[in-house]
Amino acid sequence: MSSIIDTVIAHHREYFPRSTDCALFASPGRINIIGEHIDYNGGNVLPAAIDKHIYICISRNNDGIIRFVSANHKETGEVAINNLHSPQTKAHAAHAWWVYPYGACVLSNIEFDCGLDFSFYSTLPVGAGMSSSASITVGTLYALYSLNNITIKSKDIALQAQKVEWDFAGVKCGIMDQMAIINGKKDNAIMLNTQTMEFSYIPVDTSTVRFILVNSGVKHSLRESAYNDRRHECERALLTLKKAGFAIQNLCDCSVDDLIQIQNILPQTEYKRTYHVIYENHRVHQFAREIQQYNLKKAGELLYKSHQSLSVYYEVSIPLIDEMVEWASDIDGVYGSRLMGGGFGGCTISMVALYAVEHFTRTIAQKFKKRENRIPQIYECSIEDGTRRIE
Ligand code: GAF
Repeated sequence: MSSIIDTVIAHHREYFPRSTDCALFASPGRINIIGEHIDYNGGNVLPAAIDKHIYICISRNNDGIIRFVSANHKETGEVAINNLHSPQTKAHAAHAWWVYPYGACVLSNIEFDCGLDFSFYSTLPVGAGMSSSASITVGTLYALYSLNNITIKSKDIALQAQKVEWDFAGVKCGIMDQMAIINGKKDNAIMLNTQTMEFSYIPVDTSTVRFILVNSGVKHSLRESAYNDRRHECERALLTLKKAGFAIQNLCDCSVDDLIQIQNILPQTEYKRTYHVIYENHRVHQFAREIQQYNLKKAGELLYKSHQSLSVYYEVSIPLIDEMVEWASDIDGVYGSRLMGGGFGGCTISMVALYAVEHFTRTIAQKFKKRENRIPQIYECSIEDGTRRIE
């Protein structure tokens, strides 16, 4: 840990040589084991915070300016405190990487009495579906409250971070990523009810099973993807079902048995989305039961089913990812595999027996190289604590 701390502080000093004291925070990325595209439909999801982080270093300045620099982006951002809330500043930030920490500064509603220099250093890949945007936003909010000695519930940080995505980046995301990142706990997945925001921890035995991400390298950007379209399709389906007499608040209030009736009510596209949503929610509960009883094989089968549904019914997969899941299913020691996150690229997540990790990694890399003529990034993830101050 100390070497990464030294690196991050050195990076901060390089940009801000006048800085004296700096506070350092680590905000993780997340995996989602199962429960995809149901966190905006009132479903249950099972994410976990991981060992890839965005490090946030902050020092005060006397210039009345908030600055954002990143080791991963050339462009830097700066905003005078007096202009923080101006529509022009918001419009200027809208397409920059620093829109997230900027949005966090605005929505925190903190009255800044001096300028701040922020530097970010990431070991979390951007655009791979591991929630780098939620990580930087949650991390910035957490840091701001911590530095100003403000006590705030983790749920409220998550909701504010979600609002940054909605209002500043234009992505109508759910609440899963933010809740996973702020509430992460070592060696535990989070069983989150996205309707009530209540959650419980489910231990994951990492001495027998590992979660491995393989990055398709196809840029996943929620801002440019059809993510918002899928959300609208679900909203339309919900409205139609309510009009037809269903006493529901969310699509996930429907049960698998309701689908027979639903098929006669919804147009085909809305029906397909609803079919995925209802079954995926059902699978999350099944998965949680199986994993807690160490039925890894049965749990893994649910991951394959989830993928099938994301590909056929929710239509958020791409041919390369479908193939990656198929390759995984042929490898001995792989319990399950599926597309993870918003879709249209990004990573697959595979649940692999500890003894098979090396074989899995080698085999997938070979098959990927043959198809794509490049080596994929592969990440073996451990499950870690959520956003925290480290110095
Ligand atoms: C993205 C979103 F940000 C989440 O809220 C969630 O909807 C996910 O895609 C799909 O499950 O990560």
